[in-house]
Amino acid sequence: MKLDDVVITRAIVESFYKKLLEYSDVDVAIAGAGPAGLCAAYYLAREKVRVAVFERKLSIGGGMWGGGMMFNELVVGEEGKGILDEIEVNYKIYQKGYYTADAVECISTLCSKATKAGAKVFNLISVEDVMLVGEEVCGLVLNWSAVQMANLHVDPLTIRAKYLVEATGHPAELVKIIVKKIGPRLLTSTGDIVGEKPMWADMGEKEVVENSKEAYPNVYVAGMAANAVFGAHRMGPIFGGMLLSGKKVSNEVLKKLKTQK
Ligand code: 48F
Repeated sequence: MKLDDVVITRAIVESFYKKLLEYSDVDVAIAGAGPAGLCAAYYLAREKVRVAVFERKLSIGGGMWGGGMMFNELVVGEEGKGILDEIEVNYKIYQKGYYTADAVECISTLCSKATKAGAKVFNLISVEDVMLVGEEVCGLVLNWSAVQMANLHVDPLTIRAKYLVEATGHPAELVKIIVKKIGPRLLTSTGDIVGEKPMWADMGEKEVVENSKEAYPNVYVAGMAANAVFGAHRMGPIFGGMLLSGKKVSNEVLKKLKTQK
């Protein structure tokens, strides 16, 4: 069959805009498609929750591709191994309590699971603000990352969500915006972002799961953003905590969604 270039163009444009419109009003919007954001997206989408993930970069996966210092293997502990089993990622035992997995297999499988379960990932889009009605955060303000990079004066667009998940990693960009624009009214010990503490894998892995919770009404934090916001240690190239954090946040949000029905 003869191919028509313009039909190809129409197919892309129409299907993309249909997708964006369908996901302009969702149950959960996630900022950042690193391991924590994607894991949260998978466990939410699996329960038929409408979830959209917005990722600044062309590639999704955040810091997982590079393992530790570009050695693309990652380590998970005993609890994290349970998630690798659930998402069907291969791993090897290194010694008791330490398992290694291929970083590329892990993040590509997580992405595949999340998208096949129904989560929609929009890459090349940056979260630049939150949408507010009264004091209630109820959506994300988005722009093309290319617009930000070129420093163009172009106004953004918005999407509505019942709940937001901040999964932007170490910088906790979404919560930073909330503090800057609404004030230090977070559900943390100080009301402000407490700040990330130095590397301590044993503590950081436990803390990141504890800290994966609501940080401002309707806004949940996952992954390294959770430890930055609530003030806990980083853990470097051990990734079980990121996966467990995404799953924990998905459970918290699912509970909230159920109480709304
Ligand atoms: O950084 P990232 O992988 O965060 P994470 O899921 O995992 C942290 C680990 O990678 C590692 C670690 C593990 O022990 O310490 O650092 O918590 O993924 C965050 C994603 O969010 C995107 C960013 O490009 C990355 O892919 N991101 C950051 N800010 C924005 C954003 C933004 N404003 N809008 C959209 N995406």
